[in-house]
Amino acid sequence: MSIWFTEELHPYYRKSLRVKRILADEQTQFQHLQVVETEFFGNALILDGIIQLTEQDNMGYHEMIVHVPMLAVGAPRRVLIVGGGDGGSLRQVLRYPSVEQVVICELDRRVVELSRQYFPKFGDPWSDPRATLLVRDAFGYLEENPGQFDVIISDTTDPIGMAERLFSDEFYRLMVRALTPGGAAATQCEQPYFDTALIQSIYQAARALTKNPAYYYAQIPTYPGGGIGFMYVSDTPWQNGLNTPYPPGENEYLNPEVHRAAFALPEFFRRVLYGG
Ligand code: SPD
Repeated sequence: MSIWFTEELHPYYRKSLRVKRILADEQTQFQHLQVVETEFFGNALILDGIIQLTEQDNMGYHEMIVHVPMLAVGAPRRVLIVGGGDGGSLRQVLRYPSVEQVVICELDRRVVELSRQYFPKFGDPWSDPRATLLVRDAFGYLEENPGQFDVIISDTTDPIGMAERLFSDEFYRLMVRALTPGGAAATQCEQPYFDTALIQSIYQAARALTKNPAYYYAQIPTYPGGGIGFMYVSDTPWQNGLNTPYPPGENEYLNPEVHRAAFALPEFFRRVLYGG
């Protein structure tokens, strides 16, 4: 008998992965956390019924959310990750020799603990002395730390329940305020087909706060619609990153052609965001 995990995004849209076995299933203080071993995608982390990552296709998400702002800034020293308790973004950030400190603001300690256990392929980035885990809400932390970070990565769940605030104008205001001059942020920014109005309002907020915001996209087959987008938020143009050498270690997703192409938007969506 085969078991399928089905994520229902809307009453009219679902997607399913075939599951070999359930590795963890618990209600944490904040959410329903599951780790399952799937037939093709390896281990998958699921929060409140929504796939966060799989071993097989997480590289597109983590390389794109991390390297696009890091490369644009050039030699970032201080980095903040909002959410990101699975360690996938942290692993990419730590590839940069210029990085002196990475602060990770993750609300749910169990995400960190279970990810360390079930995603050994991330290589335990938590043991790097440059990483500081703060188990707390990012809002207050951003408020207390203006002008502190060269790069901020907002690696969050979807804008539902407790994560909804992380997609608000107020969050973007605090995030930009926490950047150093010329610093850059990238945020998990959902799916052009399903979340058009939300992304439009986030782009407008980013536009009011910075000179060169832009939306870009990566293919992730286990996310709804087969992919996800990111909002690049900075006064520094993202194109600056095209001339920066990659950090040591191997990319699996990002190359110069993908970097450029990620910012090309389908016409219906380009019009919604940029007009004309
Ligand atoms: N719709 C799924 C969006 C998941 C975004 N969070 C991914 C976390 C990976 N570090």
